[in-house]
Amino acid sequence: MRPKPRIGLKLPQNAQFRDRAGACKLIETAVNRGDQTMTQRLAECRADRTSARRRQEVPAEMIDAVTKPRTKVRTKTERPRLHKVILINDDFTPREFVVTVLKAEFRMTEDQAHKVMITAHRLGVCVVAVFTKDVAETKATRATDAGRAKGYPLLFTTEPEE
Ligand code: TYC
Repeated sequence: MRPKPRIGLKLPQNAQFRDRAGACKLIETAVNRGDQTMTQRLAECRADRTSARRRQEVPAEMIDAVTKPRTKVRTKTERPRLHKVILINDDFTPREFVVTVLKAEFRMTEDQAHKVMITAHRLGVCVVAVFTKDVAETKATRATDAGRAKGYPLLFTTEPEE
């Protein structure tokens, strides 16, 4: 097999190159192909590249300092504060009506509603349930309004849970 004919590459002595890496490669090719006049330029070009790289060198610990965020992101999500709905006793609202309202507005069974009603009747107040603020207020208002519609002083209030 005949050796491939080499295509000579001759660069002008004062050739200017746009980028250092490309320039080095081109000069190297020229030298490899026998252009002795470029030997010195190649040495200079390589020295130039090395010092350019050194100038940009950053110590490892500095890279860390730049890329790592300095503040921690808080991922904790606070639960909304719950509010109690409280049933207040009075001397006029019929027991059975109180039970009916508790069942309708707070989805209680007859048994649960009766226990809550009797607790309020005996102690003066009873916690019915806990909800987010909005839900607690809406339910307390609706339940109170149900009594008012019948002319009873039935009262449900709300307060934030400790
Ligand atoms: N005390 C009322 C009665 O004897 C019944 C009642 C119970 C009313 C609880 C309100 O929150 C209440 N008829």
